[in-house]
Order: sequence, then structure tokens, then C-alpha cells
Amino acid sequence: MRIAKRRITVALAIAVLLAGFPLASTVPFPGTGNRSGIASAQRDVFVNLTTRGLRFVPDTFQVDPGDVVHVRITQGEAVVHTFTQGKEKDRVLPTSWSNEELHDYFRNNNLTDVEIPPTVGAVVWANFTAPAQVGRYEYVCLIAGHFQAGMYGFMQVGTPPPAEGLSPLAVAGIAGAAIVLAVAALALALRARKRKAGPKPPEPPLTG
Ligand SMILES: [Cu+2]
Repeated sequence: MRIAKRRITVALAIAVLLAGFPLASTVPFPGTGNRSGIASAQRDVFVNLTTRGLRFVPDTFQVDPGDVVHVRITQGEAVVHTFTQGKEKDRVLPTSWSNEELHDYFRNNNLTDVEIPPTVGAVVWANFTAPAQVGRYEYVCLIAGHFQAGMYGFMQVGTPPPAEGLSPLAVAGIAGAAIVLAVAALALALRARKRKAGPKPPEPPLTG
């Protein structure tokens, strides 16, 4: 009876440890969420983009939440473009969309929308405040057919979480559990071997 009680206590302790374990992995990644409540001065950041071959070069850039972003766009070809920055977090727009659908969407979902005249070397500035939420925000060109041809990119606001969605703490926890299991398995294997060994067979008599 006493042993059974102790077993239950041990099982409970393990259950509590396991239940607590997922807590580590749900702790927000540093930098997740908005900065409200944290006193920090707004920062001006400058980003250089070029339009070339129906592409934005580069097709990704990173800023911090709440940054005042100044995008300097240099026209690299004699084709009119727009730089239209979306404001919906982690939305990836389908390239199957028609230009009408794209225009309808960006009518109410843009942080900035500027036109780049079709003169090589022309410079246009797009200025806006980065969203408070960490995430990816798509930017596109609204000239008919350009988005569908691949003229889009992503502004990364804040530090993206690790690819697998596991926090470093969770990864460390899993690695630790794996080591504990490996050591336990080794100990069991050694014990089994010791048991099997038994007494030594007698030495054969020496001859000649
Ligand atoms: Cu374009």
C-alpha cells in the first residue's frame, strides 16, 4: 500500500513536470508582440530598393515594430511601377489574383502607395510607420500583370520566430529528455549484460 502510494506520488510529479514542459515552448519568442508599454524612441530606418526586370531588388527587408521607414526606390528600367506596401500581417496574396482583385484589396490595406515613373535612375521615396506587430507584410507593384509576374516582396517586421516554431527553450528541453532516455537505456543494457555474464567457464588445462 505504501509503495503504491509512493508510485502515485512519483507519477504525479512526472505529470506535473510534463504539463509544465509545454509552457517553455509557448513563451513568446523575444520580440514577439507589440511594443506598447515599452518606452522606446521611434527610429528612422532607410531602405534602398530598385525596380528591375519586373522585380523588386531586394525582395525582402527588415525593420523593427514602430520604425519610421523611408524606402528609397530607384527606377532601374523604362517601365512604370508602383511600390505598394500592405499592412496585413502574414498575409501572402495569391498570384492567381486579377489586377482588379489586387486593386480592391490594396484600396484599404496599404501603408504606402507610390508610383515610380518610367525613367531609369528616377528616385521616389515611400515613407510610413512600420506596424506594431511582428510579422511579414507583403509589398507589390500594382501595374497590370506585374504582381502576377513576380513583382512582390516582404517586409519583415521584428525578428521572425525559429522556422520550426519551436523556441530555443523547447529545443533544449527535447535534447535534454533525449539524453536522459539514452543514459537510462545504456544503464539498463549494462545491467542486462552483467546478469547474462554469469560465472566464468573453467580454463582449459595447459598442455605441453
Ligand atoms: Cu511594376
